[in-house]
Amino acid sequence: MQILEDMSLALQQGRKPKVEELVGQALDLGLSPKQILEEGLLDGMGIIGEKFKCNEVFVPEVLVAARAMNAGAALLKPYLTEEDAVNKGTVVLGTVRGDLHDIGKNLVKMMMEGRGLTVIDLGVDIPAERFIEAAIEHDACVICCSALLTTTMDQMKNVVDLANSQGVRGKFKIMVGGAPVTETFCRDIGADRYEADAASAAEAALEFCQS
Ligand code: B1M
Repeated sequence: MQILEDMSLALQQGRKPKVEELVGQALDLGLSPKQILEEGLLDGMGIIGEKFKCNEVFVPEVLVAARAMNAGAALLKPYLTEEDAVNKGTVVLGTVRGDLHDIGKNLVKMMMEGRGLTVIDLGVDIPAERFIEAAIEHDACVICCSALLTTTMDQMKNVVDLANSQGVRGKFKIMVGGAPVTETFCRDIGADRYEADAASAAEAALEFCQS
């Protein structure tokens, strides 16, 4: 669809106001938030990712695209949130230590809030200690760790190990995700659940909080 193609292109060009304008127009046209997210915003981010990999674009271009992505996604947030949602449980979420990628994490947050969960978003570059402290402080049922780098995904094991060594492993579930993370990795480090995308992560967290 032309408007979604234009949105993808504007995102790749890092044109934040244009992306915001097109998201607004797409909503006015009655397109679903899911379609706008997947076929407009995530499509553009995917193309930028491929170009980044091939050295066709560099960090500054990716950063402005990321800013446009986050701005567009923020406009979709109210439409992805259940009306009058009651708190169905608390999740502590963050990107692990050494890792600054937050677009996927922000989508996970949005989807979780959309399912009525309260999300304590710790941000990026979060050490294992902080995840555990926050989970205890907020009486969370789930800790959710995101990592985008093969060099940082091992930090997730530190979260699991620390919970074990502090004797608090039974107090909450630990979920992991992000592009390099797999089901096998999740099992190997002793985490409770791997999910590949934000919507499935929200579904799984809700299940944990309600069980
Ligand atoms: Co970075 N980067 N980056 N980067 N970056 C990748 C990840 C990379 C694959 C690009 C590449 O070379 N092909 C590569 C990693 C290679 C590797 O480790 N094997 C890479 C690299 C190398 C780097 C730097 C080292 C580059 C450098 O400086 N030389 C550097 C590292 C900085 C650091 O973190 N310390 C770096 C920097 C950056 C920017 C700052 C420029 C920017 C981040 C901006 C930001 O996030 N605010 C950036 C970006 C944008 C990317 C790419 C292009 C896009 C990532 C993204 O946002 N995708 C990425 C290439 C790519 O992925 N194709 C790349 C969209 C997002 C929606 O997907 O985050 O996967 P994702 O989230 C998904 C799922 O994974 C899942 O839900 C989301 C969708 O539903 N999910 C979860 C995510 N977290 C979850 C948690 C869960 C469950 C599901 O918990 C249960």
